[in-house]
Parts: sequence; structure tokens; C-alpha cells
Amino acid sequence: MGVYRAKFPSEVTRIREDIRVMRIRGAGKIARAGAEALAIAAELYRGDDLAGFLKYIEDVADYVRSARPTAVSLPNAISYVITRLRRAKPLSVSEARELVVKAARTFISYSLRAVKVIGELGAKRIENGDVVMTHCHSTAAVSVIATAHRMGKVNTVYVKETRPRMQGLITAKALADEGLDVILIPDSSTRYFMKKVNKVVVGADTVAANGAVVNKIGTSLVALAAKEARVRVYVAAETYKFSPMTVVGELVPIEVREPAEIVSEEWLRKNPRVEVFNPVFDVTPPEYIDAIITEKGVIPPQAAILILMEEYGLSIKEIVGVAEETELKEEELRE
Ligand code: RUB
Repeated sequence: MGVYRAKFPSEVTRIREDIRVMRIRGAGKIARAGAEALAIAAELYRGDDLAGFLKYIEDVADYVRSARPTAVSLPNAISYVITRLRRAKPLSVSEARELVVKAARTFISYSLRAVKVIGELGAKRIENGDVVMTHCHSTAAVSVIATAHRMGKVNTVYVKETRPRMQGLITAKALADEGLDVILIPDSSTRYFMKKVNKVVVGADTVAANGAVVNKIGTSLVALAAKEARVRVYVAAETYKFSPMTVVGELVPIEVREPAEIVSEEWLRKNPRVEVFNPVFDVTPPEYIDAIITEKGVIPPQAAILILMEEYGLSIKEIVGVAEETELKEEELRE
């Protein structure tokens, strides 16, 4: 990445670094920060060579997109801006710059509005007196819980601490500030507390075409415990968290972070025979999810493909065509 760094304004490299080291975190926030980085890069571009500008913006896009691998919201936000620029075929740098800035700002305000709408739609699924459990820190999930609280439906929320980065503390503070009674619990107590809970509300980094949800590691265990206890599981996710690549069978890459998030480097040095593995997201299959709350409506996870068809203008024929082609290729490979 050193090659890139010299080329881009420090404001852009700072945003990418903030995403990488998780000073900016959560799928919605990193998507908005990615779009903002493109707008800043466009605004700070000096020169009047259109081809040079277009190449530069594509390079910034690649650079920012690679900050973290799992949340599809980041590449989707970048694509939102870049496809609008490509489609418009601008004739000058100033026109191209304006297109980038406008598309980025449109994405950001859409995203912020979506979180609010999700709060309102999700709160309708919460019943009076519900006790909620949540995991990690999701702005969309907090929006649902806080809105339901303002409507007088929820008072108590169990918040998992979410090791190793303890994002549960951010959620606990946000919901306590909203006036909820917050009980912060260790991750390992999920099943123990599930019997006191009526609803689980979590966020998503990526929703696959089959309705599987990729979210903070441990989400799938919450869903498993909820299923056993017959507790409903809701996922709050804006539509730009749905992954178009999964339509053609691409797997969602799961980020693995440094061992130092789990144990100190000193401890590792003293115990050289111990290996640490720190995957930070997991996949919850659609069967464990009751509904996905999007800004466009509340859908069963199996309807995720419909969101993708609408978002990307794919027809059933195209999707089936792609699936058939993939199967054919696999058969060819087997022969
Ligand atoms: C954050 C996380 C959140 C989703 C949704 O992981 O898993 O549940 O990103 O968040 P990390 P939001 O802390 O590793 O980024 O609803 O805010 O988009």
C-alpha cells in the first residue's frame, strides 16, 4: 500500500487507516467514510487532465475499498459513486469532480436516512414489554432498540461485551444514554441469559444472496441459542449491505485480525508453542433468522435475492442463467 500512499491526499490515507485500525468501525460507518474519502479526493485533485482524474479516482477507490475485507457495504458505497461517474461520461475534470462529490454525498445522506427508517420499521416488530439481546455495536440495531424504547415497548436490554474488541461497551453506553436499563454480560453467558429474552436484534456486515448474514463473530452462537429458546432473531441491515457478488456464488471473505487482540505480544513470546487465531466475523445461516429489517421493508432472509435483483436490476432469467452457467462449468471441471 506504500505505493498508493504517496499519491493520495493525507485526508484520504487517514480515513483508510482509521477504517483499517477500527477507529472508524461498523459496516454503515465505514461505507459512509469510504464515500467521504472519494469526495475529499475529488475535491483536492489539482489538474485539468480528465483521463488523469478518472485514473486517480479509480486508484483511490481501489485503495479505500481494500481497507477491510468483510463488510460489503464498503465496496458497495465505492461502487455507488464510481458507477455514477462512469455512466455519466463527464467531459471535464470539474464535471467529473462534481459527479463524484454529489454521488458520495447522496450515498451518505441515503445511508443515514436508511438507519432511521430501519429503526421505525424494526420497532414495529418489537412487542410491549420485550426484553432484547444484542451483540457487538450496530448502529442499525441500536436504532431499532432505541426507537422501540421511545415508543415505550422495551426497557431492558442485554448487551454482550463482544470480545476481543469490546464493542458491546459502545452499545451499552448508547442505549443507557437513551434511558434503557442495560445489562452488560460476558459473551460466554449468552445461553444462560437467553431464557430472560424475547427478541434478538443484531446488525450485519454483509447479507448473502441466500439470506445468510455475516456479522461480528459470535452472532451465529446468539442465533443458535435463540433458536433453541424459540426467541425471534431480527437482523437490521441497510440494502447496501447485500452482496451482489454472492449471487454468482462468491464467498464472503472473513477478516482475521492480529493475535495481539486476544493476548499480549509478551505472553505470546513466553508461550511460543501456542498459536492464536482471531477470525472476527461469522456466518449465520438463513434458517436461524426470522427477518431482515431493511429501509425498503422487512423481509424473510430467503427474500434477500429479491433485494439484490431490485438493487442491481437483475432479472430472474439472468440469475438462473448465471447459476446454470456456473453449474455447467463445475460439471465440465468434474469430467
Ligand atoms: C461491527 C459489526 C456490526 C455491523 C453492523 O464489527 O459487526 O454489527 O458492522 O453495524 P466491527 P452497523 O466492530 O469489527 O466493525 O449497523 O453500525 O452498520
